[in-house]
Amino acid sequence: MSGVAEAAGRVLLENWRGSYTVPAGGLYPHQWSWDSAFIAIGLRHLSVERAQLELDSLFSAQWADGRLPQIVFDTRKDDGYSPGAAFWRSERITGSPAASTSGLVQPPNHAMAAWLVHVSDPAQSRRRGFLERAYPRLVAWHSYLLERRGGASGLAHLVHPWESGMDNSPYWDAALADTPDRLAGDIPRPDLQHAAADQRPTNAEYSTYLGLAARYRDHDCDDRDADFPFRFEDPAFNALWARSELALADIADELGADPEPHRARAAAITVALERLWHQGMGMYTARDLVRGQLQPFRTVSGLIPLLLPTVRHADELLGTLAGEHFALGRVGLVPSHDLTAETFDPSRYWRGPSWFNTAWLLAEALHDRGEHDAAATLAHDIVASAAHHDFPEYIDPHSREPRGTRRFSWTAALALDLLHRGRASVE
Ligand code: 9WN
Repeated sequence: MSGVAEAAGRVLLENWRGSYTVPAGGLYPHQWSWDSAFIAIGLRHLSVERAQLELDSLFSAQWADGRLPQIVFDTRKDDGYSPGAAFWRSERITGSPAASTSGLVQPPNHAMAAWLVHVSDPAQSRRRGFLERAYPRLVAWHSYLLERRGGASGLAHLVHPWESGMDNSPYWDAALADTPDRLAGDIPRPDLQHAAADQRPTNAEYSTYLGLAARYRDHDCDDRDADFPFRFEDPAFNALWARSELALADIADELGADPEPHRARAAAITVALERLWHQGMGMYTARDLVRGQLQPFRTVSGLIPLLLPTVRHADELLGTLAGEHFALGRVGLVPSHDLTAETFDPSRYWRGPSWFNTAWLLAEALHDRGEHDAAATLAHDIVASAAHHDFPEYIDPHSREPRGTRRFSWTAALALDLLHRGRASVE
C-alpha cells in the first residue's frame, strides 16, 4: 500500500468505534447515515467484515416504518453534539428502534454502498449472508421514501435541511427565512469547539434547524403534519435514490429475487427528476413544495443526476460542470455552490467549499459515462487534496486550503477507494 493509503487507513482505524465509524472524533461523535455508506465503500478495502458491520449496525437502528435515521447516538457522548439523544428522545416514539436516534433521514446512498461492499469479496459476502440481511432492510428503507416521503410527483421530499446532507445550501434560504419555527434563546454550538465559526452554519440558521427539528419531533416524526413549513424535492437525494434502486436490482439478481421492480422504480425517478430541471440554470435544482418554486441556485446537488445512465440532460450538465460556475479541473474538486454567485462563500460549509463525497460521486459518474480523462483528473485531485491536508472535511476551491475539521472519515475512505480501484495513483 502507498503511504497515502496507509494514512487513510489510520484515520479509519482511529475513528472506528467497535461496530461503526464516527465521521470525525471531536465534531461528530456518533454514527451518521450517509457517512457510514461512504465509509463502507473505503473500509471494504481494509476489511470487508468491518464494512459489512458498518452497514449492519446502521440497519439495526432502522425504524419500524423503514426509515434509516440520520444519526444513531452513542449515548455515552450525548453532550458532545447538538442536537443529541436528549433532544430527540426517540425512545418515546412508537416504532423507534432500541438505539437512540434522530428522527430525520439522510440521502439514500446505502444500497449503492452495500453492492460495492459485496462485489469486493462476493464469496465472503455470500458465506456471511450479507446481502440476505441487507436486502429486506434496504427494500423497507426505499418503501419508506416512496410511501411516507413520496407523492404524485414520483420524487421523495425532505422535511429538514439536514436531510439533504448539504445543510446550509442556498436552496433553503428563503424557506428558512419564512419559517415560524425557531428556537429562541441560547443556541448550543458545541461544533464551534472543533471548527471555525466562519466555516460552519450561522446561529440564525441553527435557530431554524432546531425549531424545525423540534416541530417534527413533537409530531412524533410521523410525516403526516400537513402544514409542515419545510418540504423540498432535492436533486441529489432523488438521484441517489434512483442510483440505489439500480443497485437493489443487482442485489435482487444476485439473490434470485425479481430485479425488474427496482429497475422500473429507478426509471420512474429518473423521469420524475425532470420536474427539477431549470433551463436558465442549465442544471437540476431543488423544488420548494410549500411555495411551489424551483430554486434559482446552482449547487453541486443539481449535478449528481449525472450518476443516472438515462438522465435526460446529461450533455448540458457536463457543460455546466466544465463551465465558469463549477470550473472542473481548474479549481479544487467541485465547489458546492456556483463560483460566480453572490451567495458563494469559499469557506462556509455548503455555500462554496468543495467536499470529497460529492467529488467522488461525480468522478464515478464521469467514469461510467466514458469521460475517463475528466474522471481521472478529479480522482487524482481527491487523493492529492485529501493527503496533503490531513483528510479535511472540505477545502476552499480557489486556495485549496483545508476547511472544517480534519481526519474526516469519508475523505479518507473515498481516497482509499480510488487508490485501491486504480482510479487514481499517488505521485
Ligand atoms: C448534521 C456528518 C454530517 C454529514 C453532513 C454534514 C454535517 C451535520 C452537522 O455532518 O451535518 O447532520 O452537524 O453539521 O453537512 O453531510 O453527514 O459528517
